[in-house]
Amino acid sequence: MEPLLAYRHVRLIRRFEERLVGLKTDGLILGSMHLCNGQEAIPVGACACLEQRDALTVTYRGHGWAIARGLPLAQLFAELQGRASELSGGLGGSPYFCSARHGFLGENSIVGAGVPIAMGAALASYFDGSGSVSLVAIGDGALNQGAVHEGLNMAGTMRLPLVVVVENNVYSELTPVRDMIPTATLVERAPMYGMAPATIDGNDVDAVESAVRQAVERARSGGGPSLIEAHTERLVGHYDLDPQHYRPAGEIEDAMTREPVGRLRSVIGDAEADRIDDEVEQELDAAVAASHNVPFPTTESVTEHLYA
Ligand SMILES: Cc1ncc(C[n+]2csc(CCOP(=O)(O)OP(=O)(O)O)c2C)c(N)n1
Repeated sequence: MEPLLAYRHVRLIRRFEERLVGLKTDGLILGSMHLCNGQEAIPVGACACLEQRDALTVTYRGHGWAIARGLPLAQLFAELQGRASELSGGLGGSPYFCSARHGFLGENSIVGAGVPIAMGAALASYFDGSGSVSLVAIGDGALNQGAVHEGLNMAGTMRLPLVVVVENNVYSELTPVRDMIPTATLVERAPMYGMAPATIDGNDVDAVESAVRQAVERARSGGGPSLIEAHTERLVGHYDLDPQHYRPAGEIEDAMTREPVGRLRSVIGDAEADRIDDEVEQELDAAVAASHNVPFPTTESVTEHLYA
């Protein structure tokens, strides 16, 4: 991806989430949030490979994916404030962004639950011959979920058009990945599922884009599913109130030398980066202001979408 564009996208996601911290302090956002601060290059590189007809399913750490998929910023801010947005009507909030119009099957707060959903979208494509690809992002911890195993096994057996991107940010909540799996890597499970493996630097937009493009082309041409292990680091806690006592001293400072925003800034230079920063702030100002015009849901609507 052209570096100025890549910088713009990762910077927009970073600043979008930093704004949320301020909105929460002002009492406009309630509840906890799982931020993708540090992981922005993965959604930016991956979404560049998707077409409108493709399906995307992600985790509760999905703000970056929603932005990279093109969901409107004002609607995202509104949803976060519990306003009746065009997304989940204010009933989902931070971990349940969803927009069928954008082929965004949604975030999901249940660890690993995105895989069977994404596998279902891939199965639909297999039967209807639409040529659409289903991409799902999961965390490293999610790879140990039973439903994930079942979804990957079925996708591999039926050679479904599924691309699984594992955002390996070292931790599953507070537990390091090395304490959770008996193998040296996550990706070495891929051949057992009949999936094509790839390991990439998830902080490098180009590396992400290149690996995902290959996987998407493979899936679209009937070559079957892929499993991509993207190495990254979160620069913040598991959720926004996490005191991070489990992290060794100096770990975040070290990770700061590899994170995507600074990395791309050094490629494009401070002058261009500052200019883009200003544009991003203006875009976010306008989106926050517009979000305040979105009404709150009514009490009458509270039981809509409930089935029992
Ligand atoms: C089925 C299920 N089990 C447990 C939890 C509690 N939980 C929330 S996040 C999380 C850790 C997931 O780690 P990982 O998949 O690596 O994703 P990350 O948070 O690092 O992005 C756990 C265990 C949950 N939400 N769903």
